Amino acid sequence: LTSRADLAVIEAARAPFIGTRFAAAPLLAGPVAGQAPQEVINPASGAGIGQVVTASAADVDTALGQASPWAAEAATRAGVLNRAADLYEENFGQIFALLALEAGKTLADAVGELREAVDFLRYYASEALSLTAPPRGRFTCISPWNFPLAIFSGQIAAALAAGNAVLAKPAEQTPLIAHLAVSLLHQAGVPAAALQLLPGEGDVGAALTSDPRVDGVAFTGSTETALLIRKAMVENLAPGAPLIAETGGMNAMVVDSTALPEQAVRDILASSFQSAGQRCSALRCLYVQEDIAPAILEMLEGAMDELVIGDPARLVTDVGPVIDAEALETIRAHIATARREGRLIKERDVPETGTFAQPAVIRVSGVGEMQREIFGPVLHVATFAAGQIDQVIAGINATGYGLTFGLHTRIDDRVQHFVEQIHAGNIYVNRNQIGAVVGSQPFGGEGLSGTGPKAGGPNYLQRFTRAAGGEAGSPGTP
Ligand code: TXE
Repeated sequence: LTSRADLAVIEAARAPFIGTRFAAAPLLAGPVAGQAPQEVINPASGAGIGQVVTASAADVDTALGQASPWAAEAATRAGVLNRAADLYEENFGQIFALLALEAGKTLADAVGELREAVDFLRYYASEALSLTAPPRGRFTCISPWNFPLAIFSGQIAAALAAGNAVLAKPAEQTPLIAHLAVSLLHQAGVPAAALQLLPGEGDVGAALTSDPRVDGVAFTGSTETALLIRKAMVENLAPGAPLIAETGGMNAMVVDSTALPEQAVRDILASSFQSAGQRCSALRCLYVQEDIAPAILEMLEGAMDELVIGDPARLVTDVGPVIDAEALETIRAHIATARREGRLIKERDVPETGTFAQPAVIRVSGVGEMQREIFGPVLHVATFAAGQIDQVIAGINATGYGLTFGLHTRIDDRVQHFVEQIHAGNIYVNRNQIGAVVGSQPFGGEGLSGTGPKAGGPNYLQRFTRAAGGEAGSPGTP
């Protein structure tokens, strides 16, 4: 937000969509069978905000039968994707409303998400102009709820830019925003047979990744699901069908005693608690040098007391809800275990209605002690002594994940050392460790965090074509 006028414009544009009922259903190039409608829930209030008709097995079959690659020339496809980007921007009021109501996004997060979605559309449109290889054919795109517009649109835009027919399966928690996005893409001129929407749960995703008519899969979500998809693809799809997967992380940050404490604490707060910690890039485990640990923790706990937790539609809110009751249960159980074991350093109170997880800090010996990615506003803290830097690096690399890594230091050689040694797709020095910039700072992980290439970067579109090298590593090692 840059001025009070902007805010007034945003509020006026969102207002007509607050309190209205939304609807989503499969968007197919043939007749829709569908299943009984289900209520879509606002995680901040627990109230229903609309209904979704999910795709049936017959719908998956229809979609695969009707799917037809986008025969238009690259320049035409690029023009349509740019037009879709314009439509996304024009419909910002409805998009911001839905991101708050369906996904619990604060306005700041929603603004960033729309920006990223638009950047993906425009970037892949321009990259498509230099593609020479033909499309793969039918591409299944499966997306998560944590970036229901940006990740969803990015996958689709990449597959469409390369000329594929897309079968889009959004996360079960966020069908409404997906329905709006696909409607805008159709309105911009993407043919119905080149882009079909199949809302539903994991079974719809499973059907769309185990049918031999599918030629490739783009997936973002949990590492466990990525492994299931890889297995289904190996067993059922033609050899060489690519899996482009972006999965979870066990992201660490190191703060040494030369760091600027105020800056480090500000960046720790943003990295751990923004989006209620529901970013794959979010900071999970902080390593702080022992001589400054008490000062950093005291400042961090004080700052946590000031976080505004609540309705994401309010401008002052820092931390909104987590996505659903199941996510909340997992996070609460994790905090309860830490409390029982005497490792809970700090926890905040949260509103009782809605699925709000308490921002918390838990003491650990290192990231290896965490059994799994906790996808919420929970920071784990370990300390290290001056001579233990290489032990810290070994511990972080031993998780097998490699998504983001943050470093706060004023020692040049140390930056160099970490950059050379840490296995992570994205490394952030003296800043927060969330966020990426389509085109100039592409995002993606190593090892258990994803297959590469990085989304929003060079060579990404190649994997959606039959270019030589487009099959490298397929179906990938998420
Ligand atoms: O993910 P799933 P969930 C992590 C995070 C989170 C955990 C579980 O740790 O707590 O995953 O979240 C579809 N075949 N991340 O349950 O199940 C599913 O319908 C094909 C990190 O939401 O992986 C949805 O559309 N598809 C992450 C998508 O996969 C299947 C973001 C993701 O859901 C399927 C989200 C199957 N067998 C979760 N089963 C990140 N990297 O940002 C489910 N799906």
